Amino acid sequence: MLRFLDAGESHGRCLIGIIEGLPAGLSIDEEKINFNLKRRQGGYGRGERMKIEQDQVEILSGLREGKTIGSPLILMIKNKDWENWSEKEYPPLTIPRPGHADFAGAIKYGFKDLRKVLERASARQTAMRVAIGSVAGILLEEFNINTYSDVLRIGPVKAHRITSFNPEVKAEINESPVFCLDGIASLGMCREIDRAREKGDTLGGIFEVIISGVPIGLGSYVQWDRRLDARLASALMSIPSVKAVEIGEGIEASKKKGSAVHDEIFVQEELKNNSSRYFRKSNRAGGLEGGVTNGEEVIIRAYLKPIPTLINPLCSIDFATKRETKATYQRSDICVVPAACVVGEEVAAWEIATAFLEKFGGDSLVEIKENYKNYRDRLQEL
Ligand code: EPS
Repeated sequence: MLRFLDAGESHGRCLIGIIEGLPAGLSIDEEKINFNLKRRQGGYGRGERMKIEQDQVEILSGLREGKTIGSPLILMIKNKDWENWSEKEYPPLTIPRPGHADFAGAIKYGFKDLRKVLERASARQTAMRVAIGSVAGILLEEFNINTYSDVLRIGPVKAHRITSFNPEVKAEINESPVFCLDGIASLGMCREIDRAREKGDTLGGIFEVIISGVPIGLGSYVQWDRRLDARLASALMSIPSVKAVEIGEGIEASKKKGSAVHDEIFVQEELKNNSSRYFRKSNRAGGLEGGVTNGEEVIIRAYLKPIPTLINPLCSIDFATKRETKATYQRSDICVVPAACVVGEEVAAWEIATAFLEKFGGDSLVEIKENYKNYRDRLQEL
């Protein structure tokens, strides 16, 4: 079983992740992880903190000669800002930001200082989620399963969606300051972020994750918690600021008739090797039917609220005085949708890899490749 735990506070010494259940023999290139960490730190609209951090992963266990040995992999990312914080004494923070974990967290755990909440509730945690998901992505690449993510909307600015994803497109996404494939919309999004900054406000938006090369049969309908759509939605929803998740055309589908929604099934005879292939002309289901992958691209969208730390703060209360006041402001991002899109891609990779190992798992990569090949050979007969 593939699983992970992570730990660490935003201004603590470091972030730690422990991955268990990886097969032996998987080459782990730290640079692939660092590349995604760098992407997560980028995106127009990030704040001052990202000028301090230069996230790099260190792998502390589980590897010999660059390959996994079946034992737990420990990942570490240092917090550079820790040095700035460890020396200082800070007065307690007692005014919660509406929309943040501050309020409920302080009451739940009985804290007088909100820092004890926000240190762990911080989106800093997503750096480790990206590192962990990148390891899953490395495993998926062995089976030609590729992940993509791009931004579809920031505030009111909407992008034209492209429908064909390949490695060249991936490079193009990274060239956009907001990880958006529509150049004109990218400019509009940056302008909108500037406007929000000037007004002391923040912006949310939508990103999507696409996973190609996923075989038919990951996940299952036989038990609620094995439905892969549910697991993907849960993973995406665990990213700070995500308030809604959509699989395929889920939201539009709710307005239409069944005949206009479901992806009809066709068969193509392949004369060359005397076989046949099933296919669809549309993918409104987003690659998942009954909680099981159907061989089409998996498509997920996540909707983010604007982050709750506002330069022009909203009304709140002071736990210390029990009076109404304005929330406090220290420093923050204006828009995290591009960064969250990288996080979304990696947490989705993790869920797909988990389901993949449940179906084809073995103790070594060689064994899993054999299992996968047998399954694919058998599919030819169905
Ligand atoms: C965050 C506040 C900011 C963000 C942080 C999340 O950090 P700081 O409190 O140090 O100014 O930049 O995000 C990250 C550190 C990160 O790596 O994404 C918050 O309050 O949630």
